[in-house]
Amino acid sequence: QVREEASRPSVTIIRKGIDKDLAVINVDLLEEEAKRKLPEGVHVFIANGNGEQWTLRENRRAFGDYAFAPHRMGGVVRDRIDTAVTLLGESLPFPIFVSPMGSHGLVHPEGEVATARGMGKSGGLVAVSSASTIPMEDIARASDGPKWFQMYLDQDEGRSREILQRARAAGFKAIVLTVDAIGQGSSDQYANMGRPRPWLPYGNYPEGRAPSFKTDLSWRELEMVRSVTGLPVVIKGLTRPEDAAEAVRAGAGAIQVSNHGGRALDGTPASISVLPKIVDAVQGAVPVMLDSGIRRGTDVAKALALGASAVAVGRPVWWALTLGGAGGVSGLMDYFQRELVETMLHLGVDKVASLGREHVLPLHHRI
Ligand code: FMN
Repeated sequence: QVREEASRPSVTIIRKGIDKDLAVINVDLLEEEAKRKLPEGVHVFIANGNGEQWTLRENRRAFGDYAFAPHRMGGVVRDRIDTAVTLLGESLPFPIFVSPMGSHGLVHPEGEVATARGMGKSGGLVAVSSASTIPMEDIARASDGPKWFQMYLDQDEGRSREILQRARAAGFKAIVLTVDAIGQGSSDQYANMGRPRPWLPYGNYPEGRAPSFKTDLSWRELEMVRSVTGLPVVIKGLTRPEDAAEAVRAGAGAIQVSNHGGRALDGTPASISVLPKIVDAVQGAVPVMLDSGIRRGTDVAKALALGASAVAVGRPVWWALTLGGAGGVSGLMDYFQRELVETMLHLGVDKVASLGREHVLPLHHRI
């Protein structure tokens, strides 16, 4: 027992400084440590995927379809590597943001306020879920940093409009319209992914009741969201190039390629597998972002090299939040940014815009 304890790489997280940023070594170790702290049902709810969890596994495996082509002797100076990007008018210190996720109160008493504070500290972008534990206005006040609001449309359009107007008034700078969470996806969803009890109330809705999800979505809804808020609309949850082209024609401000981290329809391809074709279909008309399976700075670099303007991170944020609240989230961002810088150094580029397809080699690419 003692020996096991000693051999486990348990000093994965070292608290440093008075602001208690977590020093993150990698996300697997972070999850291992968070898992020990969380009730089993909460860990299962966050970590698992839908159906046979093929998409969940594929989201990691598919990064291995691409190898790097490091460019040597380019004379890049580490200290001059700049990871900054501009995304829908926001200046960001790094092209990595927090993907919208509901119910952060499950793992930290401050819920989304901690997440927003952590991101405020690192200067990065946070997308706040409409299914948050804390009301959006309180989250918005928690940081001056860039914030987007994610929307699940209600069957009752009047209720959706109210939420959207509140998001605009609270100062969110874009609406992320999630279009892939329209049903269970598999009959064993709750067996696989569970649902911690007691479930937390939804902070944005009267009596904390969940919205009644609208499933018959069409491009008309994009126009509704745009006209109600006057904000750019990011369509989240596309994996098909034709849908991406259609989104551009329908007035989307950006596209977030996503399979909901394997939590929606199992069998949907990995985001990284479909990214190149989506980038080609969009032809630079709007930024293309990607989420699902990002665990390392090298994953970030591969997505950027294949044409993503930025990437969003899901589950790693939960583990960071569990272990360190706001300082966990800022420590996680520090980890991703540090690894991205190291990867750029090896690839011989000193700015994000210089990353291109020449930096990755497709290996056994199947799609
Ligand atoms: N996506 C949304 O658009 N809205 C949500 O409220 C939402 N809630 C989520 C809750 C959990 C526990 C998890 C794990 C994901 C959720 N997502 C939601 C999906 C994430 O935004 C993102 O697409 C996915 O987690 C990315 O994959 P990754 O976890 O492999 O990084």
